[in-house]
Amino acid sequence: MPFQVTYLPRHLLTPSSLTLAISSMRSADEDGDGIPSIGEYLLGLNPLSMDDTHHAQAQTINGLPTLTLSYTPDTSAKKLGSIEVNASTDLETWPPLPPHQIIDLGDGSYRAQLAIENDLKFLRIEFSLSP
Ligand SMILES: [Ca+2]
Repeated sequence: MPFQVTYLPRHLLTPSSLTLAISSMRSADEDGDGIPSIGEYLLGLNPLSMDDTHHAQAQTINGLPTLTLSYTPDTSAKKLGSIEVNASTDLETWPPLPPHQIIDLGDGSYRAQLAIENDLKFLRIEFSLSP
């Protein structure tokens, strides 16, 4: 649903209330697919239509069990924000995935890949707008 303001008293428009409102809109997930609105924008998705293509998958690559996560940045939106893939083993800390583990597939798409080995590992995408 598009953001709409029908009436907002002037005394409620403070810098902190506007910052909070903008932050809430960026992190909103109208379609409930786990991708926030800012991510829908940077991936060129419809924020009102659930997307099920951006989930990590287990594959065997070069004989190793590997967790992969593929994504295609929207070329017109990527200059306005950034997409970063992070990895975790404990769901508490999420350092960026090293660049050599993000494969440029040559068609505008990327595949993040992380050898699973014996540890539990997780991938996620973080989105941010350029200042
Ligand atoms: Ca969404």
